[in-house]
Amino acid sequence: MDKQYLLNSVQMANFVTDGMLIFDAIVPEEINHESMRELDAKEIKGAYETQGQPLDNLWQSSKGIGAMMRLPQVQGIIESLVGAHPLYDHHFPHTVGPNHKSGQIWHADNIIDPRMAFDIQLFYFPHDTPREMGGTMFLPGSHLRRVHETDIGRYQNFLNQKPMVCKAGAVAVAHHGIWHCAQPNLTDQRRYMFKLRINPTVKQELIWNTDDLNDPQIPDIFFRNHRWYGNDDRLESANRIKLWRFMVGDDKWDAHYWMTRIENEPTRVPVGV
Ligand SMILES: O=C(O)CCC(=O)C(=O)O
Ligand SMILES: [Fe+2]
Repeated sequence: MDKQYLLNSVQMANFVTDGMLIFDAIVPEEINHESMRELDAKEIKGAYETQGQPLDNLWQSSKGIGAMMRLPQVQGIIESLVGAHPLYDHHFPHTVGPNHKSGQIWHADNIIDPRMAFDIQLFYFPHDTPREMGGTMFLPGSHLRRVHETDIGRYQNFLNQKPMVCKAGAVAVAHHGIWHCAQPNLTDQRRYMFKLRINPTVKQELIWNTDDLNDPQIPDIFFRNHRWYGNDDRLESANRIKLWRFMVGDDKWDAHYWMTRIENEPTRVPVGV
């Protein structure tokens, strides 16, 4: 993989903090059109039999969804987060009909899953998605609060929730724990969103472009406050530092001394006592 397509360390730190990254209009128009045609024609197969198979084996002759997945930028995103040659988990083509006034309830796409290793989900938007068309609503910073699917369904709106409002060809990539929900579609056109879940086959350690690994803004990124968790922001920062330690392969890595302080339990007996 050419380094220019891999994510850098600052982007990876943002992924660790927000649980997601958005790439606007990275898929060209002809692939967007072909993807929608393939989805309409139900040509994009993938089923229980293909779960856990190499992702590279899927949709090899597809000039829409397959071509989107093989774009160097998309391959670079995938490889940076889950490594080369990951596994296909499942996909789902979501369409929301015109004038559909209800949305999904808030949920995460899993049962409680406390792994440090993580899956990613690509959310691909093949056409312009203005707010009234109801792109997926995401909650940045929610992925490390591991919940059981619709446990969070009683909530309506959160401070700093992020609706996916985008130009055609946008891709959002999210940690498997992200809280999200489809929004109503108040336009008279059908809304498409293609979701694809991918599993790593390698340790997710330093697999991105690490040239900027010591960028001084990285520690501060872990202290971003999304505000919806009230007074718990410091606990979230600690969770992010733990995930970053896993990803850089250094269990002593710290940001502003936060973990070092609470891990300091000296065992040395003072001399002369
Ligand atoms: O249709 C959407 O925007 C979201 C669908 C969804 O929750 C999912 O794909 O997991
Ligand atoms: Fe979902």
